[in-house]
Amino acid sequence: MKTIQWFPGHMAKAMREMEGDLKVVDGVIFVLDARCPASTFNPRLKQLVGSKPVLYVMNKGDLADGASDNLLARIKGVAAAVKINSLDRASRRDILGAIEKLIAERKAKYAAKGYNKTFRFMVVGVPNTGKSTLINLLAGGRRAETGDRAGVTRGRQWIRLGDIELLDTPGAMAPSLSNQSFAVRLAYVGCLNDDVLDMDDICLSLLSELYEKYPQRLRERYGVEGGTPLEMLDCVCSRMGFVVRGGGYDYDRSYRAVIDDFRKGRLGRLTLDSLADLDGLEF
Ligand SMILES: Nc1nc2c(ncn2[C@@H]2O[C@H](COP(=O)(O)OP(=O)(O)OP(=O)(O)O)[C@@H](O)[C@H]2O)c(=O)[nH]1
Ligand SMILES: [Mg+2]
Repeated sequence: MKTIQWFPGHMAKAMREMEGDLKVVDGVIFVLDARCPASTFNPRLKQLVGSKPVLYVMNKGDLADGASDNLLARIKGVAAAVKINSLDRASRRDILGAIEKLIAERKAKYAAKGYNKTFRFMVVGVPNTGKSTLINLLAGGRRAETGDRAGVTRGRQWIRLGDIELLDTPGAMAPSLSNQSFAVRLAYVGCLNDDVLDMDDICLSLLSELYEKYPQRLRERYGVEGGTPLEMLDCVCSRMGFVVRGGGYDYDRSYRAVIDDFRKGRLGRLTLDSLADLDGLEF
């Protein structure tokens, strides 16, 4: 497969702006995808954050299975972390509780001096992890623009709720995707711009990764019983009725369908990263 790379100019600019904004925030909310928290962790962003307190939010928990709890437990061993579903109002309490815990000590200190401090948090993460959706969940309503593709938020935006202020930021990629196993997972879950990717390659790689980890899902939805990824795609076309006039299989349609099924959760809840993937990452 061609090496996956994506670091457009607007991202370099956004990261420079974030560096400046970091000086005025009290902490950082680092949004990860619960299905692949190692792949969606951006070491470059963490470096930028320096010593500010960080809360890791494993978002899209509704799309991840139980294996993601082991990843959460591992991250919790070294940092504050919580798993949520930003589309579910029930998660609001969990995230607010985690934020309160992060600032409790400092809040008490300020309160003792009779000072009612506003705590500012910058919400960061790679594109499409749900930063803006999380802010809307917290703020109650559609305050920040969201969308099911990478790169929706372009400018910075402050949103206030009570004594907390949140800064929405554009998704920020690492300049170099040195780990290509992580890079393909970023592509599967839609954190990279589909237009810069060979989606046929991405789909074949997804099929082979899913067959390795969740063969039953592919069997159930597409009748896949093994074989090469291309043979699996034949099953997809045959089962879903993707044929072109004249009789051949409509592969273009099948690539998009598989990726769409995966992203929309139609292949069930799943977790792509393993505990070993977290090794060596400094949360
Ligand atoms: N299933 C599910 N979908 C979610 C969740 N949070 C966000 N989404 C969806 O994920 C997509 C991306 O959400 P955004 O909030 O725009 O993501 P973002 O991180 O702000 O993206 P950029 O601004 O592009 O960096 C949208 O289609 C959301 O509806 C979640 O917890 N579960
Ligand atoms: Mg956004």
